[in-house]
Amino acid sequence: MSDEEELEIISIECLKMSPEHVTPENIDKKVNDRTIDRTAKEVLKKTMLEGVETVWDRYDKQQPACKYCSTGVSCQRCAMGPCRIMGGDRVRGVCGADADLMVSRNLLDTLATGAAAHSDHGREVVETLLMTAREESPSYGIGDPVKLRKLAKEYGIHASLPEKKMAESLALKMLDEYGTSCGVLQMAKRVPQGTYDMWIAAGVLPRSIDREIVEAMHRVHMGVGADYKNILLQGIRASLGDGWGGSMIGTEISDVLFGTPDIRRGKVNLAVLKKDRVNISLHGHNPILSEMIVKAAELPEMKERAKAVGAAGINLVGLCCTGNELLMRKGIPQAGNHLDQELVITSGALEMMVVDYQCIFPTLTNTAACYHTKVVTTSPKAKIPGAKYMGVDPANAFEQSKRMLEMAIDNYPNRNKNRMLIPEGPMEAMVGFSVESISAALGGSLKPLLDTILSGKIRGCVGIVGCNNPKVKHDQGHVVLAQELIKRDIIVVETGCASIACAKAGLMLPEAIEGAGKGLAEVCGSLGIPPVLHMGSCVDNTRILNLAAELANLAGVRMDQLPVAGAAPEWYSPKATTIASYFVGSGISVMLGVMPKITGSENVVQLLTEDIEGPLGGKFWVETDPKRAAAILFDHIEMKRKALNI
Ligand code: MSK
Repeated sequence: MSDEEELEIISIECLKMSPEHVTPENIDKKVNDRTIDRTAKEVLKKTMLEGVETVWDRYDKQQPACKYCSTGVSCQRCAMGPCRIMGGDRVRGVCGADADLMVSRNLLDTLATGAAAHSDHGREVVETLLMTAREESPSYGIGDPVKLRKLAKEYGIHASLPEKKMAESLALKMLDEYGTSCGVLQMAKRVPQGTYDMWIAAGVLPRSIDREIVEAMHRVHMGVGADYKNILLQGIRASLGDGWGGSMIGTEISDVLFGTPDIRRGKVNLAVLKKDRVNISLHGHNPILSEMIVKAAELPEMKERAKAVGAAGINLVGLCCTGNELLMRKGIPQAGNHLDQELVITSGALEMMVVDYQCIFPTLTNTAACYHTKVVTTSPKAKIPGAKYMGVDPANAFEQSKRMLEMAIDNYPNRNKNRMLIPEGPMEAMVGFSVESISAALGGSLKPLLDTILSGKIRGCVGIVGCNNPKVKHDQGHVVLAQELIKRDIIVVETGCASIACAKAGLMLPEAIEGAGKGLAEVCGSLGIPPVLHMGSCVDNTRILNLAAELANLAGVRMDQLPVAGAAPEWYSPKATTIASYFVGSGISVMLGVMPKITGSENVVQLLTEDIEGPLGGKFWVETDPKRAAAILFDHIEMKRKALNI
């Protein structure tokens, strides 16, 4: 197959709303109802005045939502259906599936999808390490040799091996974990023994990464089991295989290749676009390509080419989690999170959007068709009609990056300056809080953090993670929850689009301690850090797992005994469902701000919000009001403290 092609470019049209959808009277209210981000409001207003369709318009057009789908009691799994549970005498599908079975199978399907997406990302990262070790991808190197040696030791690889041999051996051992026959994931052993024993007792210890996903897909087939509890336990096992396997490999090996993030400053929001530069956004999740684009943009020939078309230079900006990876490691400015992706284009100032995969709207090419922006897809897994496809692998990534930059530069003269709106005032943020950099800031150990929690100055820790979802006002769920928690002396760690939301709101600056409780403000003030810490992309939720595991090991308790919790106030994606489930499976309860499609089964709701806590130590809450959610999380943390006698 060709590594380059144009896909159906002529069929792509600019999607327009009818001119009556906004009026001078309702436009400000509509904008204010959709987002709290100042810069997003400005560009969204322009977009609405121009009549260009966005995710919010499509969401409105879908209302009212189907009640059967919303509650999980519709089934499309076989050709005897589709079926719905409608009440009365229609309480089973054609095959006989009841509400419990439909809801649990649908949820297991979602969990397997999320685990597959993140774990497959991890596989590509470790394959890049293997090619690098074998000198098949000369543009890559070992960015963190210390981490390489640490992981090699953990995997039983001899310390005397030369670096490249060590990297090869580690990559092969990790790739083997996707379908391992030895039945144990190495990094799952990082948890305290008590937590590991709970996994064995509950039957959720993951045997390998791929196997649990395949078995999940087997179990959603009609006629493979009808016990909703047994079905959902497999969802937890597949999620744990992702969290302590595929995703963790993604994070750890990205650090080995590109360096473990250090604390640094960066800039966020739509104001990071520049009027006089060639603007290129890097969107998606995997850092393999974007790291090469950053490298290529430094070449003098690229700078010269940009000058030749009248631009002052090249301005790379991040979006979503590819952006988080670059922000954490390179300080590349971050234009926004999930619901900003169309607005980056509708600013009229974007020459090119380069995407890898996950969280990319299929209509981005339609949005781009309203302006001069070119969309480039780069993964054979993720082609989009209307985008230029330029296939990338670790061997050709640097060369392809140069070609993409040339195309973007050549597109700069096509910008219509009369349709351009770049808001003023990017927000600064302190980012790069890997477990290693937190530990280094504390003098080489997490013990001081544990001590401040034990002393009560910091009451506990909450990880706020996940996406944006047009069901929630853009960024509000994340920001209000974080503000309410820090007020109560709870330190917040964040990843994914949640972290971008709070960065845009100024909560990732040391000055944000003004909104924190006395104890938390004192601790963060003495260290010069914000009360809300940026820990990376959504794959990097494994950094939060590792932080919790290290604290639990230091304290000599199980993970579920810690005064910690998770929250996903604006989640939308299957990956977020899997992340929440690997936290709950690891003993960390999670607050969801959007109701999952499970309310059609009272038994499934009871299992996930109550009964699961017994065998696994964690459970779910659902609360759409972030202020009420903060109160519940605070009570939970205080209850855990009491149980520990602290
Ligand atoms: S990008 S999975 S919207 S965090 Fe990771 Fe953001 Fe959620 Fe995508």
